Amino acid sequence: MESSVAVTLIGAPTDVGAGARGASMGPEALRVAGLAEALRALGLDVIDRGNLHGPANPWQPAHGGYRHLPEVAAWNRAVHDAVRAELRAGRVPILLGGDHSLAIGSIGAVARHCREQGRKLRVLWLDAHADFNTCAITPSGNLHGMPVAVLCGFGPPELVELGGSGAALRPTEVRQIGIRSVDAGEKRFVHAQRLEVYDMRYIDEMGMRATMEQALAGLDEQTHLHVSFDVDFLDPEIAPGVGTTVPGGPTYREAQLCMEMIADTGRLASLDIVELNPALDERNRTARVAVELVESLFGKSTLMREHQVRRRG
Ligand code: 6HN
Ligand code: MN
Ligand code: MN
Ligand code: MN
Repeated sequence: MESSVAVTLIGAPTDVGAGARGASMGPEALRVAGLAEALRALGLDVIDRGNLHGPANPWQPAHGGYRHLPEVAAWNRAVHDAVRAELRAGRVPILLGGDHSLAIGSIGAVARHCREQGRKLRVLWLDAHADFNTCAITPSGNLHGMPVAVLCGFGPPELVELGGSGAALRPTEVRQIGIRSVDAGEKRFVHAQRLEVYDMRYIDEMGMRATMEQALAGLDEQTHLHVSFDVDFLDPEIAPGVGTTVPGGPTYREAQLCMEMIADTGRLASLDIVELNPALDERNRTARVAVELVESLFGKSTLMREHQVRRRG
């Protein structure tokens, strides 16, 4: 008997890192869309720990290039500690955001855990945006546009050193998929740091299957796979409920294939679901799409594998 996969839902209801209000309602919208029930139906052991607590959104302009830095740091400390506790208990943490700045705490905890366990780490960043800004190049000061840079060591010490000394991630541990909106200075920095980016042009030309084969290449038994799923990764036609829509994203079928191919690796060990904004959604349909995709990410498929016609070698 294989023991069932154990997952823990952790809500972080805040939008302190975002440029629009409303992502703070994301955790509840995912619950209302049936996330826990859907994962239980797949045979997973699911615990919902409810929501973390943190400061309110003060809605202030940027200071020193950052909006709400103390509040973002406080929320991320809470996320870091909660994610770390679940990893130590041998469970798969699922962070329900909240805006994407929360990936600093979540991936910070994951990276620290991997170092301690001597495991390799691969982060798949599913997003319309590269989230690789710094205070010097950000057009907005919004910290949800900076988490990848912070995790790679470029940012304020209270965020960079959140999970211990030094940078949490090396750029070579990250694969970005679905990217189609990168700011001018951010673009130069992505190149300078040699981030591996599978942008929409690449997906258009190569297709989602070849893209995912590349992004998942080199995983082994020792690899912890973390997926950071920014819901604005999806085309706004299927996912209007996000603060920063960018046209030309993956279709429903492309996104499903992306998730299914990740599930097939059997290496998924932690997940963020972020940037869902119920205030901008239509009758919670974006939340329902997100739940359907997460079901695939945890192995839901139309037929049993042995009943699928195998067309590929
Ligand atoms: N997200 N690049 C823009 C900025 O303000 O830095 C948008 C960032 C969006 C971030 O969606 O997680
Ligand atoms: Mn993002
Ligand atoms: Mn985004
Ligand atoms: Mn950006």
